[in-house]
Amino acid sequence: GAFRGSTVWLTGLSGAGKSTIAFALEEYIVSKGLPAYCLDGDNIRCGLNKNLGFSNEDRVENIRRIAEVAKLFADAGIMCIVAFISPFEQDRECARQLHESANIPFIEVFLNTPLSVCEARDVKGLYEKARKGLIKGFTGIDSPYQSPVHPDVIIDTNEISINRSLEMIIGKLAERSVL
Ligand code: GGZ
Repeated sequence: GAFRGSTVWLTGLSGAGKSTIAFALEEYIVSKGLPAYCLDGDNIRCGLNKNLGFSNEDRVENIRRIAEVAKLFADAGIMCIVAFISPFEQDRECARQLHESANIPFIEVFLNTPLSVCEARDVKGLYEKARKGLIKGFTGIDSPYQSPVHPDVIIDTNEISINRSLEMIIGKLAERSVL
């Protein structure tokens, strides 16, 4: 079908697979000759949001700015793929409202990978540090993660392959007429 700018908002714990899915989706869209761009910690927390940490207040501001930037990308006709923990339901709902009030499609994808699996992966060793108290306020350990109330797609990356996850997201994008 026709392509239009949109925001695909991935949410889930550290190690849930957000970046992996985000970059796989970006690669798929770009391979079709269509514009897509990922926002993640590397390009946002190191730049625009480098004055923000991981207090609740800073996470709220982190997500607020990301939502505004994503909306601009989507409004410019790009598929903006957002990969942050975004632990608070209210902030994700604000991001959705911001988009929907401007008539820009917003697709929330919940990577429902269990904490036990994320912790077993512990790619960067951060969960171990959090368990030892070396990192305070780590999401899932001593800082909350609020599961989405009405996500558009739910994926448990422990049970579902990356390719199948992509198919699920792409299917939803087609259903929403953005792809
Ligand atoms: C959670 C933290 C923390 C704390 C550093 N809590 O696996 P990662 O390393 O690459 O993903 C995590 C990333 C989370 O940043 P976000 O901007 O996505 O978080 S939020 O949406 O809540 O603002 C992790 C690392 O930063 N990290 N300290 N205390 N994750």
